[in-house]
Amino acid sequence: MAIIQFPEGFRFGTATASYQIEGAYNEDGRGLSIWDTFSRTPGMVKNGDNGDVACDSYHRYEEDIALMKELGIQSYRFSIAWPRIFPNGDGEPNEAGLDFYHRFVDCLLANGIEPMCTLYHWDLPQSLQDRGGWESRETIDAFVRYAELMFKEFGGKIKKWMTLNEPWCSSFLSNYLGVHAPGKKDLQTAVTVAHHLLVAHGQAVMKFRELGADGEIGIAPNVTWLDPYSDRQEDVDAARREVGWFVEWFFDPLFKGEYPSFMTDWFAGKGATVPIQPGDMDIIAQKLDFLGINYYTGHIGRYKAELGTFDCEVIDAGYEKTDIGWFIFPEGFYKVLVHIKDRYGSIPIYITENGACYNDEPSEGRVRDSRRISYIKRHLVQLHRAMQSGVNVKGYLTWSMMDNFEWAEGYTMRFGLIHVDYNTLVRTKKDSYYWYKKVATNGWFEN
Ligand code: GCO
Repeated sequence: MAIIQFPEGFRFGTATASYQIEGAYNEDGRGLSIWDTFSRTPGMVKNGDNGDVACDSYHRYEEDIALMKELGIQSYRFSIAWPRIFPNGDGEPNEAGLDFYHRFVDCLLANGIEPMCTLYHWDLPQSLQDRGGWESRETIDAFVRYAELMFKEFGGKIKKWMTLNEPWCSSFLSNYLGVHAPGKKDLQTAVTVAHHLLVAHGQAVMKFRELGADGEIGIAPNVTWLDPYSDRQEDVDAARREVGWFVEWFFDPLFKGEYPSFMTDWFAGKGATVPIQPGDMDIIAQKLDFLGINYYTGHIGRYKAELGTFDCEVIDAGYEKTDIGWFIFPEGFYKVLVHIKDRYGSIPIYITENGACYNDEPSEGRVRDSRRISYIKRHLVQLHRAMQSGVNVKGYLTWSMMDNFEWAEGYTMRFGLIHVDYNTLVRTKKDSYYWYKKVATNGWFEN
């Protein structure tokens, strides 16, 4: 048994996102988002599920915050639903939407929990999508107006901001792989969207500085790690590109003000180029106060030409999988964090998401999710190891506070520390909740 001790001031928390938990999709003037549309498109979400009700957190946030307080967490990451604030994406703000987030943030603060706010966790107002969505630079302007209003409204209350959640997902997964809203399948579209998201991020950071806002701002990209299957050059290159697609494609512009040439050359070979306008790269490369990192999985990758643009085949090396089918690779967490430090320097990092899908159900009032405890433990051990290697980590937020709408998987995949019964909306604390409570309260655990 070893004691894994986190330093004084290290913050533990949990994370969620608006569309996944709030419900109340048509209340108090909320407009529709691309996820309302997508989830109503037959075949896009398992069982035809949608976020109309979700966990009903819009109405039950006091109960949820009481559960957070009891959990002993210091920080809670949530996202604001843009269509509650600007039902049409732009135009006049909706007072009732603003009121809701004021009540919600006030309640967090009254309970001693620090709000960490994501501005964009994928619920783009449908009205903006109808005008071209992230393919159009108009959406960048709308995003910056929305961000500015949020900084002004919540200045002094919210001190940690993330512009974007997982831009890889809202560009490539949504516009090249077609798995998330708006469900397109075109590489050039995805590359354009990724670039516009980064420009929107940069402009929002500039606005934050210009306003002299009190607090810190960052971004929360998702990363992965692949070890090459062999030292054959094709395997090494394919694994390198797969990591580059998640990490360098976004991080090089953010930290170096340029796209990585090993990736731009690759995309150019597939007919896709980045629509860079003069000044864009300087806008993107704004200094950040912190970097959010989301990590779930990694694996071994082998070159396979037949796969096409992304020619890295996932090899089953016998790693365990979570119930969503993702390999458990805690060592990859360590490796990607060290890679990021080596390539981009020692920026303060918050792990803004890490967690596991296990679909254990309650029995006799208990949810015995020991596999989730083991997953989190193993990742915290690797995180601690990365910190010993000089990675500057300030906090860890597990995904998720409670089971919720898991995008294209609907309600079939559960990531929460708290079980939600989607018929009754009853919350049940899982074994992992009680375990995490000790970690969050003590700042250490026994391994
Ligand atoms: C994300 C996601 C979460 C998912 C989680 C599990 O940021 O990836 O935002 O919304 O639910 O990652 O897939």
